[in-house]
Amino acid sequence: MDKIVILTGAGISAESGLGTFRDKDGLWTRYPIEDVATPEGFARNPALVHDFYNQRRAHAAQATPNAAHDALARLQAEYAGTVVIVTQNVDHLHEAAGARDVIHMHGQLARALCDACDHRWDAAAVMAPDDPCPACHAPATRPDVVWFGEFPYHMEDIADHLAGAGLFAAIGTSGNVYPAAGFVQEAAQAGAHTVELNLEPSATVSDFAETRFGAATQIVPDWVE
Ligand code: BJW
Repeated sequence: MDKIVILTGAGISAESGLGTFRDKDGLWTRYPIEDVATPEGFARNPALVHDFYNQRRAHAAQATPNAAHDALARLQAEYAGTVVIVTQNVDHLHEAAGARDVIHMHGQLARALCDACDHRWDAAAVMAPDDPCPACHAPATRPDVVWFGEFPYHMEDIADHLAGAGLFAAIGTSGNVYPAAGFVQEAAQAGAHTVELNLEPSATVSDFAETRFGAATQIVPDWVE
């Protein structure tokens, strides 16, 4: 059976109280991207970057999944083995709703990464740049997230899933960040039907065969049922 590949972005977690990046009042209106989401920004001021992610980790820990996360978990349970969820989000709300094997292409707030030896471990609630790596003991702790100019995770697996997709849906993403914004074209080339579910048209809306606009908690359960 063809796969159903679902790409999610910050918009799916907006109604769980987690901010998006590029909307009015989005995170990038308050924090310069180049300061908090690039390796160069981290090298310049690691304490500022940890502060940004410590705050977001604390906020995400209080958040609960919404009706859109729940609907996708139900879809995955119903079509066991065929529904692949690829998220750009660093929160854990798909898993909290019961989704399995979620592919976190931009990493996770709950994980830490050693800049010296690439060891990964469960992040403490509050992290500091000189926290020692549990493996090599270098004081080189960073959040295990993918910044601009870094290579997103699991790209080979994602390419395989897109190549086998019969249906591709992008939910709550603005289509501004590559390579994720190019997945719709990859899926369409593989013959998949493509659907955008978003509050408003994304930058790549013209690449989709079908569109549904509205709040994720309304349109995702409607689409799944
Ligand atoms: C609702 C809603 C509701 C609101 N209901 N909807 C061309 C090809 C390939 C790469 C590039 C390229 N051109 C440029 C690049 C490089 C760059 C890039 O894309 N730059 C662009 C700015 C042009 N990409 C990269 O650097 C990536 N790496 C890469 O390409 O590697 C290859 C390479 C490496 C080195 C050298 C050369 C090549 C890495 C990108 C990493 C992105 N990282 C971030 C931070 C992650 C950690 C963190 O969370 O802090 O990822 S940035 C941020 O943007 C985050 C998100 O995952 C990502 C996408 O944002 P998203 O999810 O779309 O959120 P928003 O806010 O933009 O949109 C929200 C949407 O929801 C809106 O549409 C709303 O309408 C909607 N919404 N409420 C439904 N209730």
